[in-house]
Amino acid sequence: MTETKRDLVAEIKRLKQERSALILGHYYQLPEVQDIADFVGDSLELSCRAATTPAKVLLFCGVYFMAETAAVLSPEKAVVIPDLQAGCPLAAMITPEALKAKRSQLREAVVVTYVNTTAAVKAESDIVCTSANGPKVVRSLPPDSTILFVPDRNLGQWVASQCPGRRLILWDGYCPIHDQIRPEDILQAKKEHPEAQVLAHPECRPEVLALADRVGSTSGILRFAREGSAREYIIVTEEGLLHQLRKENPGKEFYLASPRLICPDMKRITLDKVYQALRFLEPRVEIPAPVRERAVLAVKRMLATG
Ligand code: CIZ
Repeated sequence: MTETKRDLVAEIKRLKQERSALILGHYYQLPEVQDIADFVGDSLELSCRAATTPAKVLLFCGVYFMAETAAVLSPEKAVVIPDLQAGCPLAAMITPEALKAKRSQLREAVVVTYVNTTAAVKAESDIVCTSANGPKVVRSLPPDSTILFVPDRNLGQWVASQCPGRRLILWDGYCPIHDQIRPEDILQAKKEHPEAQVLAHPECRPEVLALADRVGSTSGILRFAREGSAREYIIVTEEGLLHQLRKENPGKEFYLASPRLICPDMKRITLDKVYQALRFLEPRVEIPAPVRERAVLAVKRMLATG
């Protein structure tokens, strides 16, 4: 680390104390951002942990919908995001208006909404799910329900494959970073690392997941690597996760399945922006109370499934 960076990190730590702030870092963040975070995790883990701390300020290093989830669960805290432009193309593939219109066509459908959505979309949903608990959330619903699963069609297809007999109607959204990966990328990576196990995120296409040894969320992939007996792993999710994988498993090797697995929105958050955000406590993430009150119900219904 350069001297300038060391000074910046020291300043961030000082300001954090002064502001009584907690820094939350998503697994897809730059390594130096993950390293200054108080908690590193997936979006829901971070928001749930933050809600139970005495901190007055949550500095969310991730994309906008994640900071919104923190604001939904911690209305009494100030939520700050270092770059307002850190969006999520998947979250932008559904609006509350479009969801309402689809729902009115389907009448009886139960809306299951992936956590990668805006608070306004969550407010129009019956229940939220994550990539870790999607199958469990679907199984918690009455067996004869028609389920409208939004917005990730790949995750929806994978959840449906884990829940035989359930009827899921899928929204046509996708994460451009995961969805661009093709079976050829995995076959090439396997050729280069024949001993490695393939661990893939369910936002990947079904034909890619079919080539994986295990399919899981970010925290699932971390668990598979921690508990697995293999020494080498090909990782099919955003490259930021490799930082935690390597930290937790110094004796194991991790290879990114493709150099294209980089989310430019996640990488918008830099140490400089973290420092500025702490200094000015801006930009803030604020959710209108009527939206928050309905969004929190959908999140709490998910938490009630365990
Ligand atoms: O919700 C999250 O944190 C994301 C984007 C993925 C995951 O698998 O945890």
